[in-house]
Amino acid sequence: MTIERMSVAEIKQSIIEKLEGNFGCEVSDATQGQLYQAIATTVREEVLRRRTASRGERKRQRAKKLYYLSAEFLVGRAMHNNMVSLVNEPNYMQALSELGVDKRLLFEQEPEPGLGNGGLGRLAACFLDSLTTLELPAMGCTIRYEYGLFKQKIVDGFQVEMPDNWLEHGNMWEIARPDQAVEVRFGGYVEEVQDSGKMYFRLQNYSTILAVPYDMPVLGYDTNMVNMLRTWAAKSPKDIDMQSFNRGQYARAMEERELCEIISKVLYPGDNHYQGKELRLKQQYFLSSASVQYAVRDFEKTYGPNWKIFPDKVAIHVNDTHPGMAIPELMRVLIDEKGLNWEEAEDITRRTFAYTNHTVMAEALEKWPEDMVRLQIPRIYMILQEMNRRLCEKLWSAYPGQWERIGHMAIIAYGQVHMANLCVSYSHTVNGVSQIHADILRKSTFNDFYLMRPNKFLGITNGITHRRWLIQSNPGLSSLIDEAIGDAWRKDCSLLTDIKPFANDAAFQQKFAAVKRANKEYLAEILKARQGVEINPDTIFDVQAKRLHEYKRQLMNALSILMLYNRIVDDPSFTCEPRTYLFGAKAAPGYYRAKLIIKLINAISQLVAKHPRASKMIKVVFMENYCVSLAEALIPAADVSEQLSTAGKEASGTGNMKFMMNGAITIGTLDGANIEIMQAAGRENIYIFGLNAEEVEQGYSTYRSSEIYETNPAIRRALEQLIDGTLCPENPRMFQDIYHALLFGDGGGMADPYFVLKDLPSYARAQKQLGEDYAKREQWLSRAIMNTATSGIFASDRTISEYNELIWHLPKLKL
Ligand code: 26W
Repeated sequence: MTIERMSVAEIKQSIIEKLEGNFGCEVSDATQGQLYQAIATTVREEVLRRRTASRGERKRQRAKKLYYLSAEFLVGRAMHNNMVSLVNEPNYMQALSELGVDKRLLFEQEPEPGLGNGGLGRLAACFLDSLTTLELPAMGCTIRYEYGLFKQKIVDGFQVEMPDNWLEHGNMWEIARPDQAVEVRFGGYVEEVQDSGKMYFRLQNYSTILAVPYDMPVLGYDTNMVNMLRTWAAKSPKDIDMQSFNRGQYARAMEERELCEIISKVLYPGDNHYQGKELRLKQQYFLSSASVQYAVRDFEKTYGPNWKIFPDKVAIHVNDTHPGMAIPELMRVLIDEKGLNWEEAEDITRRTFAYTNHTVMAEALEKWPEDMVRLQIPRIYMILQEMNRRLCEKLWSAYPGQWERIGHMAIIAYGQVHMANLCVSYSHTVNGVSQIHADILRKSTFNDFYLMRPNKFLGITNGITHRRWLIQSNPGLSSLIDEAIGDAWRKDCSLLTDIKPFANDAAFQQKFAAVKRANKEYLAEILKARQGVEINPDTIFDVQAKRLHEYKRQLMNALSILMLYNRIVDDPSFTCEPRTYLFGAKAAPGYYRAKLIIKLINAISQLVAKHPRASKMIKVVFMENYCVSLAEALIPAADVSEQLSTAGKEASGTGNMKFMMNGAITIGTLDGANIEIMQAAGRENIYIFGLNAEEVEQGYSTYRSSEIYETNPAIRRALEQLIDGTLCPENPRMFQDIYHALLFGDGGGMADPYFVLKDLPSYARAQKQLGEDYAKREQWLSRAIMNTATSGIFASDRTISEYNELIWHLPKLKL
């Protein structure tokens, strides 16, 4: 069915020819960069042969197509992943070995596209992988940020941000499509034109920016299907302003070009904290407009101006509110360019769009100043006003006289455009990303909308692609699973349950432990090479890796380590299972407290390292520059997965799923997908601690962190150490801000709003239990295996099947 895979001999031949033809060299004298080029080109050819074979099928079958719009796609490196998807990894590995190529050095040659911050972006990437594997026609749409998320360095314990110029040496995995460029218009004013009794709107005096697509092919596992990730680059329509140029105003001519192209220059590094930045609004409209214009154009090519069937042939998904301007943009195109009336356009638009919410943190909900929207996208602003007028009319009949409620639900209110209200009211479906998250959306965030249209709201639990996160990143465990139950799980991840009977099988346990051990050694090698630290694979690898946020509570982990350190120092006879605490986290550059928490973790690391006895039992490592490729080495090596968010705050989490699949045991709160992990794995195979979401809700009015400070000496002592010079002798005041936030609150807010001190005792107890349980080897291994065995429902293939059944209704292509 699928195209012939390249044999070992063919792969070797191709690599040798490419080295000769492109660089005039042989394997033995090629640089790592040349080897990468030659090998990546070979893989790319195999990828594009599949693209050619399936090309045009969607149009021939007149199949519905999904546009998945997302400001972020955190795809990670492509070459190794493509070898896996081609189901030809063994041949490539064999060929590379025979040619004497160092695989790690080779893979590290590939720049990692850092086109995302964290969970939302990585989810989008996993979704594309599953969509393609399930042979569903789809296109991901995003911005081709010239600079991805900053690279993190740790200097003297502090985070330092460095630019990520990932395109500097070109991108092997993209295909430029200047033939499909579209124009996006900003600024100007709207003119009303009467023509034979009809009113039209025309944008005047606007400036045009060209959106040029670059497509990255996305393979499915063991299929000829190839979907595209379309990344839009902003280009000036006139290469340079010739008039200024001819007048000798070179600098000015170049300046104008720069001003256009700045739109796709850099990814905003904020995650869960919205700021009303004009350039960000322009990015969002740029992505929305380019993608919608392309979707409309592509539809019209196949079906003609048959707009009534548009929603039967096109689904548009907005990944959080960032691409939400796609909604009024489709209205604009249908009304202004295609001549439909408002009612027709509105009906089509509503049946086309669906929206996923990814956070309930109030500070993450996007609201744009009305004036900014009016100035930057005046026609869209007019459409938003009309949408808002009609929405408020309906709300008025549902909730007569309830002005406050209506203001809360309006698209435009109190001088702001409220993106979530736009997306909820103009989508046919709204979903949360775990069951508890969906419940919170229904009961709280969007309750007023939910009461009017309860069926609109769904909960579809996130998932991860087991191709990248198990098959590619943990080959040892993957072959062990093959050995035990055959390899059908590679296509159907739910079959992982077949390894349940092996959980108590001594021989299987031994092999499972050996794989984990090897993965720990590999991680140790990587960390040694990356930042010169040594870690001991004979210790527990306890990992918290995710963006740095107060609600994720890296601080609670850090304080608990400090308390453990104090016990060791106080009691010469104290012993515990040796542990390595590994942290990976980037903080938004403007998030002062998050950056201070990074410094605190590094200060604790140093404190522990200086103590002769403590340093034998614990080691704290802050891993620089946590990113997809580091995660690929880290997650398979973890024994313990830290999922500590304040209950009710983490919409789902997806790292938690990756760790579980790789046999780490979770210690976590009843939050997000942790709840479903507990249900799948069994209560005995996870460590749950702390308040639940309801208790947190109630706690807002009653909780006093100072009471814990006063009654718990161990906590009190750790807090005092933040300000007494223990941690930072050269500046005892270093961590004052953290101390203050925990005990007094800031900006008039409550003290310790994330319940760090409240949950700390229960967390410390769970940690102690975990340490003791780790020593009971067979039992621990059996529970770790049970985690892998029950992780199948967290495959993104399952998630995408649910989206498709409940929201998109795409046909599987016949290939
Ligand atoms: C405007 C600033 C901004 C940027 C990004 C606000 C909000 C975001 C994202 C929605 C934050 C995010 O990544 N949310 C995460 O989404 C994951 C995928 O659904 C979930 O697993 C995480 O729990 C959630 O924090």
